[in-house]
Amino acid sequence: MSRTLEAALAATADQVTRELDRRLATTAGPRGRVIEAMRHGALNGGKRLRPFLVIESARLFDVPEQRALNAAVALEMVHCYSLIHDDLPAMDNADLRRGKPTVHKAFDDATAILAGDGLLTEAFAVLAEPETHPDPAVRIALVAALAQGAGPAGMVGGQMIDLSPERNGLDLEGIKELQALKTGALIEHACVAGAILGGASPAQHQALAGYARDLGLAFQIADDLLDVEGTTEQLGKPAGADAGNDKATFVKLLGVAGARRQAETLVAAAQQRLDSFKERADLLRQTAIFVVERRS
Ligand code: GRG
Repeated sequence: MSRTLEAALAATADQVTRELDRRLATTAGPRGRVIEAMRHGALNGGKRLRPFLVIESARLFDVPEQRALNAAVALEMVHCYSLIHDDLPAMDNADLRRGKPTVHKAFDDATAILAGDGLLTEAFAVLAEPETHPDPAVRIALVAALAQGAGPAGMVGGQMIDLSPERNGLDLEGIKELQALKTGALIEHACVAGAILGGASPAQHQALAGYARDLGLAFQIADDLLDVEGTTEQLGKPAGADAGNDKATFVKLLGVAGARRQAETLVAAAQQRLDSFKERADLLRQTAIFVVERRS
């Protein structure tokens, strides 16, 4: 990873973590338990890739920092909720996330469900704040876009396909659709949020959404490769889980070399989508490489 990208990712991660910490202030009494569980799910590490994409997309249009940060934090809250619920016994039944016990292991199932619900709900409250954008029409556009990306037409829909009996028999097109919804929709929202905040032209909006779609797919292929090539210690969650479940994945359908080639083709396509932004989009171009070269 280039030193510039590494420093920029670290700075964003730090900024987002501080903002989440500020917003999820601990409370005394029984209600405090759900806040503690939300903090456990939102403050224990994570690459903060989605917030980074919001902030860098917004930077292309010189969006004021606090507006981009609000949209970034809202998206990270939704991402963290999805991980908490995905780890539950009724879904992935995972014990480890980001190298720590999952929220239901550290607390209990009911508290983990509420912590996810709390983060999801709070995300929309953040977008509704006037500090996110002075124009209510822009705030509504952000709310609608996040609902689209996170809901049944996006991530929730992808998760439903992932849990369906048909899941293991999916062909390559089926896997692409599943992943475009389950992982891709929130990544696309990250770049679209920057475009909305920045008042992008339709062509700029399309370019950023297209970049994010290619990036999201490359990200998922890298995830499948990490599942077979990474270690549990690197990943902060059990490695080899997909192979163990006999799941249809990009690696199973394309082989390791084929999956890697596909990811590289997608990286090049993603980078090309940013041509009109010239050197202002250099960090986003580097992010596409980072996404496939990451080890966690
Ligand atoms: C419960 C509605 C609902 C949806 C869950 C995103 C998701 C859908 C499940 C996560 C399962 C998973 C491990 C998917 C692989 C790709 C992915 C989203 C990995 C986690 O995202 P990273 O790598 O995580 O950005 P960090 O910890 O860095 O934030």
